[in-house]
Amino acid sequence: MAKEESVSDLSRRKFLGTSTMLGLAGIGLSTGLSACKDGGAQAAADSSAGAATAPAHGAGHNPHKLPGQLDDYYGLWSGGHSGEMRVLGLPSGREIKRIPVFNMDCMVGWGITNESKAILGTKPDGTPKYMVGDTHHVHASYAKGTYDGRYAWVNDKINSRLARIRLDTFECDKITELPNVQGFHGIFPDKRDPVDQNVDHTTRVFCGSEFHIPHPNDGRDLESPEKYGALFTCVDAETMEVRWQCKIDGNMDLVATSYDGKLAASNQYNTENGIHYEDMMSAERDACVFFNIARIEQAVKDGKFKTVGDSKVPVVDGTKAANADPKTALTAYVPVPKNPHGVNASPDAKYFICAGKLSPTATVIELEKVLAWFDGKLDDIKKTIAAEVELGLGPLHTAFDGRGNAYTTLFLDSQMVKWNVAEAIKFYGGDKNAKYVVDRLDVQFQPGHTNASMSETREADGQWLAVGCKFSKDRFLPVGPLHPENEQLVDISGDKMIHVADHPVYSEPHDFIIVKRDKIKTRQVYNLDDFPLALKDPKESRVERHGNKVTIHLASQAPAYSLREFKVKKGDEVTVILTNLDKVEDLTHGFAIPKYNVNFIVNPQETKSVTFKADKPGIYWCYCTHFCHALHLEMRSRLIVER
Ligand code: RUQ
Ligand code: CUA
Ligand code: CA
Repeated sequence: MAKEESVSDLSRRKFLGTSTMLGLAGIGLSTGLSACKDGGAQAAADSSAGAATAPAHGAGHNPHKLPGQLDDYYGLWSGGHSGEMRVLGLPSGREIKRIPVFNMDCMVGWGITNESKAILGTKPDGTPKYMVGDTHHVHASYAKGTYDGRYAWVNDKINSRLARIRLDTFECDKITELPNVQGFHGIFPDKRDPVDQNVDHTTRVFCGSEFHIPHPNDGRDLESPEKYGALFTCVDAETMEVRWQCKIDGNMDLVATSYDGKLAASNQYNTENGIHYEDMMSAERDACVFFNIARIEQAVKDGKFKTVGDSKVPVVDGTKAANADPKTALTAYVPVPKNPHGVNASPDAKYFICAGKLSPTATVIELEKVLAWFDGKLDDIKKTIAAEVELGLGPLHTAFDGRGNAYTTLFLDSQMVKWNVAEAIKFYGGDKNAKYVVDRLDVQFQPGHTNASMSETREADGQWLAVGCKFSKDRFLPVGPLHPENEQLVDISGDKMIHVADHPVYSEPHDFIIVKRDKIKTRQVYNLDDFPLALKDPKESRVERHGNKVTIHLASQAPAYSLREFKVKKGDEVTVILTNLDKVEDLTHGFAIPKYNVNFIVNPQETKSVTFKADKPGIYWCYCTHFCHALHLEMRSRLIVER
């Protein structure tokens, strides 16, 4: 698309009315096919001219890696309502790992082993408390304004849980369920301690919730939506305990944090507190709400909080009415156009960018001015807005290249727009010659999230941009009614964006971060000392009985288990504790028991356990499911259940 056309063309479509937006939203959200007719019309034409005009790799950096060549970045991807997280190598786009988080996974035994169940949480009968999850946003821990490779976090929107992934093992080690909220959507770790400014690394994770519910949600106030509320939640990054919550007016969506640790922000699309979408679209402006973290923590210390129902978590009052005086306010509400989506902090630490979604604009909010407002030095909160400029239809999320440019997804236009923040501020300030739109690129199709390499750190390096397209339509071989989504890779190292690759992805990733590979140091084997149940020596293998509880202490060493057979009686509650005594990196064994729903793996120097009721007499060949050795097929043991 010619870039000259863009700005004037936009003016014609300036601030579409609610009904038009509704139509567009309908087009956007109903079917993939019609979705592509709007923004994607030219794009579709482009793509059918197609493969031939597809960007030659010579035109951008080659994303391909030769066999055996490692990638330059880790891509940490959410998996949407698959409930998992994924790890891609970039720029190649090769999928390296899937990390089960809120889902069951019989490859590793997530949701099957006692250890994973303890993390997931169980019902009194020992089954997982929840079976479903919906991961949207992945963010990683910071030190000195950049990733420190300790942790990543991901949210579960369905059951309002926050999960932590250790980045030395790429495994989930803790899950916390947030009380008193529904529709937990945006997350962001703080980038340094908001209270003790000497602590220059992540200490807390902030969580926004989209849906209003009664407090407590125990059957009261069912038909009184005006009594529903939404809470912003702070979770301790180390203990993963919920520290406090803050009640606000309106709802929350995405979350971003400032580089000085002092502020967290969330875009609000439902300041109307509407129940139906028409109500949620009725106001001309919604808001971006800012949380003054140090003040909130002081209020908690001073005992200025309530609790909700059975929850012990302190809840402070961040509503407008309670925070009219800026000098004591816990929250600040910056008005932004209609139903914004996405808020992102620029790597120069100066601005928050809130995208318009139903307005074709992005709003640039200046961090220093927000702090000035909290200090009582700014008479009008609207003065925190450094720019509000038109970008195109359906702006959602923004990434940065570290050279002053922002890249925003335009969902309805099926486009990426590259724009210069400083020029946008000039333009908004009255300099109509300022050309802030630098480039436009059609994408296939309807992008939601985007992110650039190291974008949300002080080390944004402006190399690669990934675009999470919600529809792939005709880009891949058809596989029935459900199409994959299309993660597109764009070279942003030059002035123009160059689209270099498409990758089909299984539904449905939302957000992702792209982390330089040297930020992450993984371990090669586990440490038996970390497992209290570990069997240190195969000679200790044994069957222990206490009443009808039987414990099998078992080891694996390729190509055999340490017990050739183990006998139990019908009705016994059996726990198998399996330690993998192999020490070689990647020498993983599996353990499956037919008819008993048991299957899991143990990595080198790791211990895991399962518990089941031996309710079916007979012979059950426990076998190794993970290819480990030339005699892998022979790696078996007999479970004998006597009647
Ligand atoms: S959302 S398409 Cu779940 Cu991050 Cu914006
Ligand atoms: Cu052990 Cu396969
Ligand atoms: Ca609204």
